[in-house]
Amino acid sequence: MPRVLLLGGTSEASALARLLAEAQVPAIYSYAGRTAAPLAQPLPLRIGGFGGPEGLERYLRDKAISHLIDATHPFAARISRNATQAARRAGVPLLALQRPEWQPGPGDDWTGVADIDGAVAMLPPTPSRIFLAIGKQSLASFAGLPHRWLLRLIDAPGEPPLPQADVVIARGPFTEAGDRALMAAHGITHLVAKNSGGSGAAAKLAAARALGIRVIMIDRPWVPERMTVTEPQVALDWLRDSTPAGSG
Ligand code: 3Y8
Ligand code: NAP
Repeated sequence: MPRVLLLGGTSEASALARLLAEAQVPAIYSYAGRTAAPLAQPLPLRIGGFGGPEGLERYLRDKAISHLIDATHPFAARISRNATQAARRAGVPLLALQRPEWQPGPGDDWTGVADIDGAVAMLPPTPSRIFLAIGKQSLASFAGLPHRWLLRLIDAPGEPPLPQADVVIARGPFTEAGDRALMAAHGITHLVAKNSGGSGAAAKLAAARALGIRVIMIDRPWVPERMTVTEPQVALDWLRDSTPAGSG
């Protein structure tokens, strides 16, 4: 019988957690502990870092984990690098479950940038109204600019993260109608987004297209090559195929 460690924090990880629970596969769902009250899961939870790649390797050995599935977000690059190293050193098979990148379509007005600093450099010189839909970890990079900000966060910040900012506390997945109303109400001129892919954050892109708003799209950070699938069911199939027969 396999024993799976599922590195979660995305819609795909939640979908796979449901499949694993339904199939009664022994699995542990792991959150970093970024948010005050993460979504409940149908699997036993562990919350918090492992203590770097060495800590994760130790966890794999101590808990006799037979398979590691990295279903973390494409921008969670550090945990993915750690998972690659820890799995290799512990001799545990690793699979990444990750959604494909978004591609611009007809009517989209996207400008691609390499990272957060590239997004800052791409903002207009004149005061504008910018929707930063990138969470809270990168907001400091936008300090000192003459714009008015719309920020969407999961947990209320202790103090205002930026001057001239309106803060919306909301947890995705979001809807096009909701994001369109939000962006129109704030007179948004530019949207900054991460190329997360998936459906949970795509609504704002459709809303920007409908409103003719320019999108500054941040490319994904580099992560090491590893076996990757895009569908939770395919991850379950991999698990079954890579579990020796007769091992329960
Ligand atoms: C803690 C678990 C599920 C998971 C849902 C997906 C969809 C909603 C869209 C916008 C974009 C953003 C942000 C976002 C989305 C899903 C998914 C996704 C983007 C939760 C979650 C955790 C986090 C961490 C959080 C980050 C932040 C990023 C907000 C739970 C809800 C902007 C990424 O306050 C903070 O410190 C938040 C930090 C990392 C990015 C950042 O740098 O600030 N996600 N998001 C996970 C953990 O502790 O391990 O709390 O329930 C998960 C989800 N967030 O099961 O349905 O799958 O992508 N999350 C981005 O994509 O740009 C919001 O507002 O339009
Ligand atoms: P990160 O920068 O790649 O990781 C930083 C450190 O956080 C890791 O080294 C690890 O600590 C810990 N960590 C990250 N994910 C973990 C997990 N699932 N379980 C246990 N520890 C974890 O990660 P991040 O960008 O801060 O993202 C944190 C979490 O939020 C991830 O679960 C990710 O899936 C989710 N998320 C992130 C984004 C985003 O935009 N970054 C969007 C949606 C969801 P140690 O080194 O101590 O092990």
